[in-house]
Amino acid sequence: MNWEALLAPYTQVVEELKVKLKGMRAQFEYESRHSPIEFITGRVKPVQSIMEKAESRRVPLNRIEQDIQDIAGVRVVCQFVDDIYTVVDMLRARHDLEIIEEKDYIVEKKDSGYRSFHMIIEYPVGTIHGEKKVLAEIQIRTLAMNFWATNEHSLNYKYKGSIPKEIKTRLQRAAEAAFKLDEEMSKIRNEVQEAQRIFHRK
Ligand code: 0O2
Ligand code: 0O2
Repeated sequence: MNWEALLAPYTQVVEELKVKLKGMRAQFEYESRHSPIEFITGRVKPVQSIMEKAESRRVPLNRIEQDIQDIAGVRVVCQFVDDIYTVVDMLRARHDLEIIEEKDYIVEKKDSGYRSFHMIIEYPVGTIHGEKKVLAEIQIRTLAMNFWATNEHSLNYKYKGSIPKEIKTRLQRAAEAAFKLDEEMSKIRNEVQEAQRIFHRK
């Protein structure tokens, strides 16, 4: 398997999506408007993780590009829950990508307590052999959801996917606390934004 050749277009997609999303954020800043985007990160899934996922889902190597949808992953982190849906609407309005699937794990959280909005997109990338359409996953979440997911991800890694029951319960409670924080912040959103506008002007 020539992983380098397989992954090259995915690296390209991650970089292009980051540029475009950062461009959206910059436009809000030029117009002195609250940006729904706080920051963006991206990664190409490491080969080891791709192989593990393929194995656990019984995806044959020749089906990886179609069946593993998060080889290219971009994460958009927002301040407020409403911002997530602003970003979703902006992505829906774009003509340079096609949305294949949307998963709203905010309305319907996962059993673990995980919340985020996921989009699987098809993105045309230019290669020296012509245009190639590749799948990518965009995760959109608040800072609080990101804080929770980052910690839970570390624990999952530590416990190789079998987090002890007691810690799992604590994580579920922490997820609710994080969501409560999002709800409380939404209620004082205007206050926060006004303060940020004043701070920005200075
Ligand atoms: P900017 O303009 O501040 O967004 P890169 O290739 O360097 O653009 P890369 O390699 O994906 O991006 O970097 P990484 O480490 O994944 O982080 C992406 C961006 O997210 C970095 O900014 C980080 O500073 C930013 N970031 C990560 N965590 C947080 C956080 O908790 N809060 C805030 N506000 N930003 C965070 P850039 O891309 O270097 O520049
Ligand atoms: P990574 O790179 O380690 O993050 P499914 O069949 O629904 O279980 P699917 O179809 O791959 O899985 O998609 P899903 O669940 O919508 O999205 C998968 C990605 O979402 C994961 O990627 C995580 O990044 C994130 N995610 C989903 N559930 C959780 C969770 O309970 N906790 C945390 N921390 N993240 C979650 P990977 O494959 O784990 O890769």
